Amino acid sequence: MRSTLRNDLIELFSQAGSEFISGQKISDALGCSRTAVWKHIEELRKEGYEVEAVRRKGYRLIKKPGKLSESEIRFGLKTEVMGQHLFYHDVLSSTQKKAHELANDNAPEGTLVVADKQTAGRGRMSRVWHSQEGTGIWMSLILRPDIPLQKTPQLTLLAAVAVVQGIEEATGLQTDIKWPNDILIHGKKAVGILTEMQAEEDRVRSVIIGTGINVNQEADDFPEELKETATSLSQAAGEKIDRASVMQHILLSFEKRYRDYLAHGFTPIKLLWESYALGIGSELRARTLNGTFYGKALGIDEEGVLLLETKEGIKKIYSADIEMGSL
Ligand code: BTX
Repeated sequence: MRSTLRNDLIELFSQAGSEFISGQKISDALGCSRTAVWKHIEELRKEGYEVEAVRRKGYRLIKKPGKLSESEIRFGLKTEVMGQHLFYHDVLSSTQKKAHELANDNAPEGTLVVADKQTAGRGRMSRVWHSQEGTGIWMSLILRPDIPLQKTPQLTLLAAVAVVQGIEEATGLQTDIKWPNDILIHGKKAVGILTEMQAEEDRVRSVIIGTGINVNQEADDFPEELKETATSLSQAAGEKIDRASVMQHILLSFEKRYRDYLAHGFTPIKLLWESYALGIGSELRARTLNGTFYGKALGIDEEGVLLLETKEGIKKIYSADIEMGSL
């Protein structure tokens, strides 16, 4: 983690909005000399922050950098827990891998690992997640819920709700959820969520929620095999999107939903999830490790399991790839 003084400085600017803050006030708040304040501001400028300095008025923040950085993620993050322990890396093989290591080292709930680029981003069942540099949000969040093992899939659904809400709050874009972990825009995949856990006997030690969001990719940025199926938020919005802002809104939404969940159980999340889900009430094909099943999706049960009405009766689908439309 980087200098906490610099993070406090960013927090001060964040609270001041467009107002100036005097050098004296900053040095009092941070408990350092005015020369040290000036040095920290120079550091922020190197990271791409535009800070205006006016005699007798002090400093004010004009613009945050477009590039992702730890400071940029912290600036304006309104959560109490989620993302407050932040590990930012320009490059990682996979944020999931790093998060597992941190979880083993007792990282607290809310610890977030973010990378600007992943060289071995992963999806479910050892699939590859394409994680190009400078374009997406590749992040893993560590949770330590006191819930039985079989309830952890509910957290994937909770995360999907938080992502849909966070994206809408940050950008105004409406997205759909495809059970259990895809978020689509006009039928194309913009987000994938991978939930993994560490367990001891029947106790959850940690749950790690990995979220990959295509934010600023152009159509040509995707490899050939994804061109027909993948999209990004900026393609849908028709403009570049601030990745840090999307991340902050998602983390805040996640924190609220997660608190609801721990206090009131899965029902409030289930209702929200169903309101964003595609394909409920329609025919679909579920490819599972135990075979492929066709039927009408009735919804999800209290455990977050998909209920499929097949010719042989109602089938519970725990994990599958879902195909909809012309079957
Ligand atoms: P999934 O198994 O549901 O989806 C993986 C499939 O999605 C791939 O086989 C490919 O067809 C397609 N795909 C790969 N990359 C992309 C992309 N960028 N956009 C759209 N479609 C794609 C979904 O798994 C879970 C993905 C989680 C990714 C996050 S990123 C942060 C964290 N770290 C990490 O290594 N994984 C997670």
